[in-house]
Amino acid sequence: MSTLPAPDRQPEVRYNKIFINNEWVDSVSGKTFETINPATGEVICEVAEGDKADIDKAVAAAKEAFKLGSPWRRMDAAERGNLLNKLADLIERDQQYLASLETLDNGKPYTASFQADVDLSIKSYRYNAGWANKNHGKVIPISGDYFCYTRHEPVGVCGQIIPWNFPLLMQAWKLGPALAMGNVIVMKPAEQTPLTALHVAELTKEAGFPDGVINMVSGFGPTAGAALTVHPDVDKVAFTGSTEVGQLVAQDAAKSNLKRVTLELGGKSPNIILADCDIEHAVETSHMGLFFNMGQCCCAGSRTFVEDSIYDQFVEASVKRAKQRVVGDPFDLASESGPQIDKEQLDKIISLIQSGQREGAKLCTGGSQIGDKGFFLEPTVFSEVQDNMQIATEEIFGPVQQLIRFKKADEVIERANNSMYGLAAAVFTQNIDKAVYFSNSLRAGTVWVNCYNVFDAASPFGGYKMSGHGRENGEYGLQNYYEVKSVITKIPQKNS
Ligand code: TXE
Repeated sequence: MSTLPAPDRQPEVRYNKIFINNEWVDSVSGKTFETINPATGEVICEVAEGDKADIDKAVAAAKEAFKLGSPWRRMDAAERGNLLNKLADLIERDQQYLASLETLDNGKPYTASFQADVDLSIKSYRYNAGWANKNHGKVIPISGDYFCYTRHEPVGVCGQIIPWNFPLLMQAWKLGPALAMGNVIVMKPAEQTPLTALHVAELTKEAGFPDGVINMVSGFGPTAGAALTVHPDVDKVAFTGSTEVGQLVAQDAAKSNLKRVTLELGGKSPNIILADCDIEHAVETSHMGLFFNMGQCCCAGSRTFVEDSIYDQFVEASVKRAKQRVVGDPFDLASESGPQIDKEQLDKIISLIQSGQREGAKLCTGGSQIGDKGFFLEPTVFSEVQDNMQIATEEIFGPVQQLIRFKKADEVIERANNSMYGLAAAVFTQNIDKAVYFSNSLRAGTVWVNCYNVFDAASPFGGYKMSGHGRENGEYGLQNYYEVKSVITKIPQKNS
């Protein structure tokens, strides 16, 4: 990772239009929308607002780029990898600018934008670049005088809809594997955070991706997003966002053309603290596992189950740590947290905090908005939380930690699994037998043992149950982006 350069507090916005066929265009309707700086509540700039007509244009461009004989279809797989590596180089060249722009548009601390979001995005593109010419079919010894092999072919036009909590990284997780496998793309960034996605679109052009391979249409979910999910010429949709919208996406896909669907949705991840753990480490890691990114992580450890004998000690230390958390100007290198993404999320979180108080959980610290400028919220900790409380069942997506007491190991596994979600989980213990038993028993796509929020481009991520379909990252993540074709050829004589 590069050393941290000083941020640019007022990064110039260079791209705010729609990107189709490697060109910047206005929306067909001519409409625009505002993108807001969550740290101040002020408008950063206007962005072209795409709608069905723009999605239609983008899909048509992508379809053209995917035609047999097109530059993209004729390109060597190794060259696709080279282009992805070139894109990673360009992101690295612009990393200080991109991290600054991400902080301006999203509100996350610049240190995180630079050291986590941009850094992991670069690594993700490089990882997938390597796969471009390494994911291949097999020759299969079928019976009879036949020659049988499989080809891994691109799925085709991929609609990709991404959220606002990790704009650059979610873009990387979607573009990287899709491009490595030879697909063409129409992406819709989140309306709250379009700016970095648009800059990366320009970088894909600079890297040399052919016209129409990558198209970027900003706009709102029910208009631009839904136009993608119902489009008959879209072969696959990849969505990251709320479980409610994920269900709509799956319905739209089924009703239109049965397009392939992958979903990365919400969570209510259990984080289990056993009495034999290293408590200091568990307190700090659980704090980070919840408060990182202002709690706006689908995998946030938002149900922290703590064994009875260390419960009071754990609560005391967690409250102390939350009180110390530095919340403030996201461009200040000392800030650990910035604002929530927007007023709507802030209000939703505050109303969930109020429900916790109403239902009898103990508010140990926090609970209120900080100041009246921007969308800052105090780090909040609840103790004496019961499993059936709204704060213990619903995704809060904010800086609100729930500390829940448990007595027995088997009981806590059942309680941890008693959720409609299954995205991530964690266990803290120094006992290897318990670590293995818990990690095998928890119904979640990722289990962290004595750690939290460890991400790597090579390690798959995704959900059980209503947390989603499919996995992103790693070799498994590629499976979403290719079709398997069996080719069987009659031959005169087969020999072993
Ligand atoms: O999500 P939406 P929102 C959760 C979190 C949060 C809640 C609401 O609990 O509080 O969702 O956030 C696009 N057809 N997560 O409202 O609406 C939308 O434009 C097609 C978890 O921001 O799901 C955006 O690009 N697309 C999460 C994307 O979907 C539609 C990350 C996500 O927005 C659409 C974000 C439609 N009908 C929120 N409606 C995670 N899993 O990390 C909206 N969109």
